[in-house]
Amino acid sequence: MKLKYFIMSLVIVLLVSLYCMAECPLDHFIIGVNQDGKEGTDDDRKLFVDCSQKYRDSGTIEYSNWFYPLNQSIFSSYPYRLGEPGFDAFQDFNPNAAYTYDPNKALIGQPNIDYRIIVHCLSMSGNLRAVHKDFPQFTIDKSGQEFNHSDIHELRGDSHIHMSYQGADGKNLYWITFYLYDEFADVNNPDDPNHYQPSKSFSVVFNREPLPGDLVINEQVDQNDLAELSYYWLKNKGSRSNDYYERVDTNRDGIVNFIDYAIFAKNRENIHNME
Ligand SMILES: [Ca+2]
Ligand SMILES: [Ca+2]
Ligand SMILES: [Ca+2]
Repeated sequence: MKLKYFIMSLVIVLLVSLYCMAECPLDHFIIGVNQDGKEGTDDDRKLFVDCSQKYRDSGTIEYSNWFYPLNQSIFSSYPYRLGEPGFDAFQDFNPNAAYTYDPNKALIGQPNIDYRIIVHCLSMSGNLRAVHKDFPQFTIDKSGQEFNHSDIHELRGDSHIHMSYQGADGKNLYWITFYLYDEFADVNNPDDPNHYQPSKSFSVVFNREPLPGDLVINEQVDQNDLAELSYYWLKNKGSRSNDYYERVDTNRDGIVNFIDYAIFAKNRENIHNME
């Protein structure tokens, strides 16, 4: 009898462990702070998103494309759709959730009480919208709109949210660019030690890749893109986790240097010649 209970207990523990280890199959941006994972560097209080899962489900095999193809749906408005990437956050309490467990990058304290992370839409293409279909529902369809990730996190006791991206067709380039900020941070005191600094912007693109060199995505290669290239100049840790410095490392060799500048300059010239 004892053996029977022992085996049953073992099975239950095993099933619970497997459940805890199960990761969401959909892609997510993972919200965090202290991107380099080390204390005492410039990014210790700076927000970021980990992009390791960005474009994972972009084709028949993982990471087939550097964009998400939108799929045709049964809906007549915005008939092309995709239910990822969502948002999640690094955490320091569940080592089994491997994608999100990183105590060095987790935000400290209670969401909406100690910090309030706002996801702000900096720019987006027309004919696209980003919809949170679960409660509390909201739609982002214009630049300048935003949502309070910490509010949903607090409400559900879970930082894991899904988004639906909906476009008018499956051919044209669609994009949405976000950045994160902590609404509790004092804008007049960027070094406020108790709150977080805004993230750099990050984008997700659909249907096709933007032109190399179109870094601040707007289908133009211009001064704003040059400023973006300058910001990351000579940085040498480009990887999937930062989407190769948001595509500034154009040839994805890990380094932002003259090769990337040459590609940028060529496309800038081509666009000027077409004008
Ligand atoms: Ca750091
Ligand atoms: Ca641009
Ligand atoms: Ca490069």
